[in-house]
Amino acid sequence: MTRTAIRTCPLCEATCGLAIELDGDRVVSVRGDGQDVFSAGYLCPKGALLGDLDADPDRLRTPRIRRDGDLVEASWEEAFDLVATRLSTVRAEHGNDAVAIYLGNPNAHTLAGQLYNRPLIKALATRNVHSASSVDQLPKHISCGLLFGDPLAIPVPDIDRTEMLVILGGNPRVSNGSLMTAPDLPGRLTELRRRGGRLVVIDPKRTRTAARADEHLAIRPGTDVLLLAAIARTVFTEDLVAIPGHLQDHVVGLDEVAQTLAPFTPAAAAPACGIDASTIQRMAHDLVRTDGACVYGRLGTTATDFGTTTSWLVDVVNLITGNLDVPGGAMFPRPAHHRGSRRPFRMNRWQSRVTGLPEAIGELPVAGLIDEIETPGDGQVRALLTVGGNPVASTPDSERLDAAIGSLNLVISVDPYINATSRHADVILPPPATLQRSHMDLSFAALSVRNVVNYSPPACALDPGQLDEWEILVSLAAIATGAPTPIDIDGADDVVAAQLAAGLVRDPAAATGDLDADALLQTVEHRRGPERLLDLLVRAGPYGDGFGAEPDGLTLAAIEARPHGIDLGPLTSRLPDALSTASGNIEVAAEAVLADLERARQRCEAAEPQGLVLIGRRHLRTNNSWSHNVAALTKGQDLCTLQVTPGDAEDAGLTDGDSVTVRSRIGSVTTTVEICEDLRQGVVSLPHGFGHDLAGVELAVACRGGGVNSNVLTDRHAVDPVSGNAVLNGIPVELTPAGAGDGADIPRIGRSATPPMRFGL
Ligand SMILES: Nc1nc2c(c(=O)[nH]1)N[C@H]1C(S)=C(S)[C@@H](COP(=O)(O)OP(=O)(O)OC[C@H]3O[C@@H](n4cnc5c(=O)[nH]c(N)nc54)[C@H](O)[C@@H]3O)O[C@H]1N2
Ligand SMILES: Nc1nc2c(c(=O)[nH]1)N[C@H]1C(S)=C(S)[C@@H](COP(=O)(O)OP(=O)(O)OC[C@H]3O[C@@H](n4cnc5c(=O)[nH]c(N)nc54)[C@H](O)[C@@H]3O)O[C@H]1N2
Ligand code: SF4
Ligand SMILES: [Mo]
Repeated sequence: MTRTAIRTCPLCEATCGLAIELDGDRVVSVRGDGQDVFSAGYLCPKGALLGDLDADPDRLRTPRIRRDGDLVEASWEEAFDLVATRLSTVRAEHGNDAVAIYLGNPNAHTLAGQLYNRPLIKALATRNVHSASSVDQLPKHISCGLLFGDPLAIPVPDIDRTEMLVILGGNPRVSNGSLMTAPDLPGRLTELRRRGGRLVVIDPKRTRTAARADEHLAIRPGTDVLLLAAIARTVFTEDLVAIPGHLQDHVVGLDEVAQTLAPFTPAAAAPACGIDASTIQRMAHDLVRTDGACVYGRLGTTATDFGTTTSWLVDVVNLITGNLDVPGGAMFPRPAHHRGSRRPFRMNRWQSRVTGLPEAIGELPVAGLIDEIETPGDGQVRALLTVGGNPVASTPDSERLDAAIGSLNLVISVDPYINATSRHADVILPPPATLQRSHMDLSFAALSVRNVVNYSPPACALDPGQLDEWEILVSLAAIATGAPTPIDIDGADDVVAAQLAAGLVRDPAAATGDLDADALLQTVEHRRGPERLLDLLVRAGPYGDGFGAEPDGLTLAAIEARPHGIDLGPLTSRLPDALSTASGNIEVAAEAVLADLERARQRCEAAEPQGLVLIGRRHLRTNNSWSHNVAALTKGQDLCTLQVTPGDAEDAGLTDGDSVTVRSRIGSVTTTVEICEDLRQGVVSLPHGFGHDLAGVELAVACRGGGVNSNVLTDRHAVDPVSGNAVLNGIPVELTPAGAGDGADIPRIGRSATPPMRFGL
């Protein structure tokens, strides 16, 4: 007898509903859930193979600890005892900052990551908190923090109603969307054009998304800042500024911005971007004239040299063309859970000890981690805890980071695999399979193109003695506060719930009425773990029952009763209420960004760069660094080729299928050439996340699959100076047929030229 479990796919930001047919705990089939209120049956190849991911024989089922050099199986008690002893030794000898933590991308996709990392970070009491954000979207958090006062208030395209969508540096037909949660983005983009809307894609490559757009502009990598500045300048100088009516009295600093943008004439930007001045002007006009238009920037804009300023310009252009916080434009979602009222955004409250990179959203840029490990002195990092992260694959100057991590006194990984990073671990604590965990999207509900809520209970039970991932994280938090092992998990969880309840009671925006924290906890006392926290957050949230005050309002039970999700309707205008700036207005004249525009101006005037630059790409059937072990996904194909245009290949003496050495200032890798007509001349492309075949890695399929680690080529000192986010696109490289001699000098990019911005100093 089989049964069907209805669940939200946890693999990417699209949050598709899945109907999973199970025989016992074995997955028989995965289909899109046709009744899902948001995804209506859509799924991609990764979702379809969720069962294969869970069944992967290399996925760890029990903890591993290092004994006599080898990672051997151990009981949970042994593993946590070892963590407790070794962690307290490092902290006693070197202080709390000697322990760094790195949180990877999957934390945004698990309830454990979303709800239990915060108490863990608090308990570790270290400044060395890093995450995949600083190789991804950190610039967007900062630009939104500066503009709207809240780094988590990120406007998203109102894609189902927009009449013109301009995508810069995003490929949603492959990535399925990011900072824009929308299942079936391919279908939504097709529908946009079917109803007469225009899709413009700005990307150095004619991607799948670009190929099906009305217009594709093959921009020179790293110059989106100039393009957007010239668009904004056109709007200002031609007197086309059209702030939406409800925001007219809520924008400060526009004159200063207009002044600063004055040098960015379309004619000045055009040669640098490789886009005609007349096209730039036309885009400005179209954005103003179209009723409901939206500019959207993704990884090709954030993981660049001007990440923050580009991200800021995206929203400034949306604002001045009349498209911010209006239907069809860029809008702010209203998720079902209480998100917390926020104090006005501040950053640079502390800096990386060695590189001086600024703190933002409580983290330091991971680009600084190597120097923190390598450089002796007070506060030197001596231990690393990774939670769902693979920094050796994902962050700059990988070879050097790999060696640095190898030199640490202690490495702990909460991870299901022994991969490039966790092979250095002294203790690995594996989470259960995804189907053994409950799921609800908090992060992505706040980035969703429609307000939707759904909850998935576990589809399969935990194995005997196995811990859920939240239990692992709460145990680590308890250990870090000095609790004795074995950890009283329920006791530690009570502390987390009590802290959340106390925070809700203090928060004027939370719908807690006259209840005190104890009373709130009583209403959810039948629950534990994430479910208790979720119930509190939903009941205190904007659609919540207010703990009884609004009997028809949402509770977790009400959401559980609707496995296909609850549609809370299209996005609605949320400003000025959702602003958290000190002035209560949109503050456009952020000092850090205006100063960075001067750097952009210089870039505009600089001579056209010579030589090749490297960008990244994603593949529909892979997920960053950790899905390559499922043979049914990669299908044995070599997905890690270097794509080169025919002209550039000829110049380098290369033909399709040749072995090529790619050299940057930092390192070199050797891979296979794939001739690709879709790239802009001068641009080559290599995906990230490969290069698994390293000593100690236990990924049988991925190790055989080949591929190289593209981050061997990226430079830890090349960062967006405002945010410290790593530059992962636009890396100067040279190609030589494999086996040929060393390349000539390769220019440096990024921060080496400009020191990081210091805020408030
Ligand atoms: N199948 C699949 N889906 C994924 C992932 C995956 O690994 N596989 N990863 C997930 C993650 S973690 C993320 S963050 C998202 C990313 O989601 P997206 O940003 O939509 O995906 P990318 O393919 O990285 O797209 C970046 C695009 O920027 C272009 N680009 C590079 N440099 C520049 C530049 O300077 N300017 C402009 N305008 N464009 C540039 C690249 O050619 C590329 O097409 O995808 C998510 N979804
Ligand atoms: N050159 C270059 N580098 C890039 C990018 C690029 O485009 N180009 N993209 C960047 C981006 S956008 C991102 S988000 C980062 C990603 O960087 P990371 O988050 O460091 O890398 P992932 O490959 O997502 O690795 C996730 C890790 O989590 C583990 N894992 C999977 N599921 C779970 C789970 O449920 N729980 C736990 N605890 N662990 C789990 C996996 O085994 C893996 O070790 O990479 C960045 N690096
Ligand atoms: S698009 Fe994303 S959420 Fe949907 S099935 Fe694929 S991986 Fe899962
Ligand atoms: Mo990402």
